[in-house]
Amino acid sequence: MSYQPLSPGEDRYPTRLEEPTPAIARVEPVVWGDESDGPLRAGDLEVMAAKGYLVRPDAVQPDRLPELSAELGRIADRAQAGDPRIVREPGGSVRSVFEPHLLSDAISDIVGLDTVLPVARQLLGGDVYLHQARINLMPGFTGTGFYWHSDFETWHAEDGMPEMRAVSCSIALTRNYPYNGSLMVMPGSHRVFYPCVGATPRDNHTSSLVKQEIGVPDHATLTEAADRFGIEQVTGPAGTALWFDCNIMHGSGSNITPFPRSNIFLVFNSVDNRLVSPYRAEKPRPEYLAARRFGPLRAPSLSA
Ligand code: 6CS
Ligand code: FE
Repeated sequence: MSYQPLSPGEDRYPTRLEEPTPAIARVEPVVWGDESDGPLRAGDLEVMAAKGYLVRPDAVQPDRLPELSAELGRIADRAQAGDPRIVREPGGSVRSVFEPHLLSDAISDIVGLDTVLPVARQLLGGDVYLHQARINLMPGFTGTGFYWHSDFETWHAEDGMPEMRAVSCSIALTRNYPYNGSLMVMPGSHRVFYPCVGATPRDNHTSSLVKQEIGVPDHATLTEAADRFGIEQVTGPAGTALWFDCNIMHGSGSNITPFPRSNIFLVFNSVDNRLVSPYRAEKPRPEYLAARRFGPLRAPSLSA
């Protein structure tokens, strides 16, 4: 379908409905810029457009990695009880920390790297801001995964993100093996929106960040999607960046190996796709989950 800008008040992707409804074909482009707009070559842009994800080795140079890993450990150790930006596993270990770039210069420096911000700008075709930033820590033995979901489904329903013009960059700080909870994606699924059944509970984020139950497709839908698209697993050494489209179906299993898995996760949104009122939630989520400071990022500083 050819792209038409959204009309005011239009909801292209109704979700959290009472009844199952058919899948909706994506309207927006996946890649908004071209080869002349940034560091990605035409072949990279084609992979991103076709599969909905792109792996870029050496996004962070090896000499920076020990300091970044140490910083993640410090942030987790300093986590204050009651800080809503810290999400814990049921057993108590830290699972995610939101807004780490506001807690650490070493982390905020990553946003402005030549391998990061210019790529986001190229993929989204111009100025971008950070919609969400987090670190995810999946310790050995006890780390639990993330069930299958499209990020856009949540960002649309709960944050009021109007269109599919956002991209995530996940930077591995430990090696991702096939067996330590690395990400699984359904390549090509980013072109299909799967409406989900079930209204958004009040303050859903207080439980969904540990275990997402609303905004996930049912088993029949996931079976059909997996048969159609297949499943690929993303592996690679520390320092690798995984770019993935906001609507790709993805998830991860638990980590019962001794090898921890941690990453820095940055979500860029186009400044032309700024948030409105949530489409399917009573009130917007807090800004540490869904920023409403829409000023464009300018390298190397994070200030708008
Ligand atoms: O809530 C968020 O913004 C993200 N986290 C989860 C567990 N699901 C939706 C989205 O990826
Ligand atoms: Fe996700």
